[in-house]
Amino acid sequence: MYIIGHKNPDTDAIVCALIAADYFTQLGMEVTPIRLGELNKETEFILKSLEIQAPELKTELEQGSKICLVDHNEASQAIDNLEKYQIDWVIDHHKFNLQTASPLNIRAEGLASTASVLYKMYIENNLEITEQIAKLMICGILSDTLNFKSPTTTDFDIQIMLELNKIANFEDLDMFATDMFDAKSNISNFTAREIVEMDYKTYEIGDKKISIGVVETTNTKYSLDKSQEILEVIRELKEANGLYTTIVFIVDILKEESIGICESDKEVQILMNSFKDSKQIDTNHVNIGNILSRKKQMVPAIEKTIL
Ligand SMILES: [Mn+2]
Repeated sequence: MYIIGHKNPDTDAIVCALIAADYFTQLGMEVTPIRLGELNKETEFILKSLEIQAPELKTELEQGSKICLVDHNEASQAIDNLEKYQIDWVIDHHKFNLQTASPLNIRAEGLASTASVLYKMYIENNLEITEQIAKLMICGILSDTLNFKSPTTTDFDIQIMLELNKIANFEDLDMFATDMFDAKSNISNFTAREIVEMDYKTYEIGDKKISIGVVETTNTKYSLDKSQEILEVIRELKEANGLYTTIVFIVDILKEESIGICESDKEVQILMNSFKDSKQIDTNHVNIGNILSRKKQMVPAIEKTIL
């Protein structure tokens, strides 16, 4: 069985492919973790610091291969031609939009990271959590919660972080989180397309397809300076993929607020109607206030507005 995180993988998608591989191996299964795209700068920093190899990049598998989806379940975010494969497992913490041809195993919880869900699965099965696995789990949690600033954070995520650090022994977790976010923010030499696609997801909402990119950063300048080029990329993506709308949010981790880059007045209106604290900055930018989570805040509000 192949274990696969979503396209445009973030830290949780990568570390959970590695963690789930260890989990299933301990249960006696033969598994291979893979990834569908390049590592982002944060994940690169983490794997380098922990001296852990990334899952192999593989975007096509043999027809009929058994797969386990981690940190996603929607076909639009999964490996291309998903119908060619046999989905045996889904381990996730997102809203569900999945149709399958045959029965499967699903484990999903409303926790802040898929790493937190996997932690529970280890405990329930009495499996060993090594120092390396504990470190990977912590990184998944820190990344998805923005060091517990995101409203997706639950008491359980905080509690397991403390448990895990008894094994991982990070000396200063806040410092490590800061280093992670600084690494992720170091995108001065990225093209506009690389910025947009760094953390970009597509959703099917009724009969409409929309895409939402987020750029979580401690330095908004690198992306906001490229706004005009980002708008060009958004136009191309919308046209090429028949999208109803595409919005890219620059999430300021330090100020704890987000700015939406809007291609036209339609997007400005969607944001103004979706988020009560929205303030239009100029023709193409809306500050939506203290909104940090795509899954818990952005997608549900936008969905409600456009349905
Ligand atoms: Mn996640």
